[in-house]
Amino acid sequence: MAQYIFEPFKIKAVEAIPLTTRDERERFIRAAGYNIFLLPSDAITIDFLTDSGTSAMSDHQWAGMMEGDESYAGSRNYAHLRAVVKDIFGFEMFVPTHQGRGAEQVLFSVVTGPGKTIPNNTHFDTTRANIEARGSTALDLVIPEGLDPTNRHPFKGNMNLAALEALIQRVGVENIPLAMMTITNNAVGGQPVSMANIRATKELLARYRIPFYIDACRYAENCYFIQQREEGYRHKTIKEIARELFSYADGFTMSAKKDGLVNIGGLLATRDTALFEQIQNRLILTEGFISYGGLARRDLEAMARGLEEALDERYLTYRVGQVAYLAERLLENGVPIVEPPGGHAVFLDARRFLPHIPPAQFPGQALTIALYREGGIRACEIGSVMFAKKDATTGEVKYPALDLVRLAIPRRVYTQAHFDYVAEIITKVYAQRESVRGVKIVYEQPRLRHFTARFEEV
Ligand code: P61
Repeated sequence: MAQYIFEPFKIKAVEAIPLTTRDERERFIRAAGYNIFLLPSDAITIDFLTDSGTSAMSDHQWAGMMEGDESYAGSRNYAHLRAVVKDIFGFEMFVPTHQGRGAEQVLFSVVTGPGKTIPNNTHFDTTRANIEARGSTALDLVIPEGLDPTNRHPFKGNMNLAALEALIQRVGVENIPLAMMTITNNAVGGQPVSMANIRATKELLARYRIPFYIDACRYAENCYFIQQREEGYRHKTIKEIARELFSYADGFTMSAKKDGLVNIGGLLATRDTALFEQIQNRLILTEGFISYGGLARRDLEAMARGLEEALDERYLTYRVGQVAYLAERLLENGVPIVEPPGGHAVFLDARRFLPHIPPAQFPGQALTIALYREGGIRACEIGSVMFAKKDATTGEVKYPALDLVRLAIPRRVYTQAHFDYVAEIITKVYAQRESVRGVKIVYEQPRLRHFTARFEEV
């Protein structure tokens, strides 16, 4: 039986959880066109839609909010954030942004343009969209193990170095303004990247003088995996590991809504003085002045404090342990998931869960509906609804390699009884899997259809 690592905190404020009857859920999901994005949160008992911006802040962070110095320029909260960014990441030149995609928008609007290529272990969808919006190509170069749902490689998020070097030789150094590394690698299951792979990626890029940027959303969870799994790091603190990791980077973007433990906020940092000037100019145009970047100053204080708290080893042991606990409870019951679980989410393998539903009838979407119907759980399809592409000339539909359902765990929000409930509901749905029906799309938008599509059961 999996062990649950108890919360290294006690609860000071609580938020009521909506409880619904099966009849109510049936009505809610039908009214939402069988799309969980269109459900009101009042209809949801356990919300695993995302771990982004859904953390519980600590009393120390809330106290910091009251110490917000709302000066337009040079606020003391900005000075505190600057000190924390220097201390953890070792960067002097940085700007706050309203969230991760704000940092991406500012960075890519000054570094890239038509005809350029930006490789990554795996781009997240907003990163890809911001690169493509500049007319550039976003390429994913994760190692093959990363795409195999049952391969237990300890660092499935790693960059494929041979593929990266082949790309550089094929498109030319002059067409790669920078290369990125997303830690942890969200799109392949929140899988970590090893320090050895980060160091080797830096060395390879340095030989070609290509700048190396990190997408740092879940860097603290990644550092924890390095400490636990990589030779030579067992006795280093998370902060020591983070400092080494970022010493290889020429810059980073970060959505602080994940490992910054805040509900809103982001960061963009660089070591390039000329680029930093352009970044500041662009920031002022689109986000806000350089000492607040689109946030209230109290939010900067919460971010400074949250960044420190996320490095606490007791917190990370509990955090990553909580995800592993849910994964193990499901595996014990034979439920097919992506193994090993990552840092922020458990991914159900919908094709193995519902083998009678073909990709054309969206097994991931069918599973999200079944989880909601059975227990008021909201999870997110990451599969054919999100990624299937229709060929414009032949009309043939190309389906992605995997149909997954992500259970993303908000930080410091749910306790063991919630996870036991979720494991029970999923196990029950698995036992009755043959009664789950596929779906067809009855309304869709041409881009990012998953947010607004409406479905009917077939
Ligand atoms: C998530 F369905 N992630 O995983 P922002 N990089 C990486 C992310 O994971 C990420 C961002 C950059 C989300 C939120 C989300 O279509 C969606 O602060 C590795 O959200 O701008 C965000 O950071 C962007 C979910 C975002 C979505 C867009 O749930």
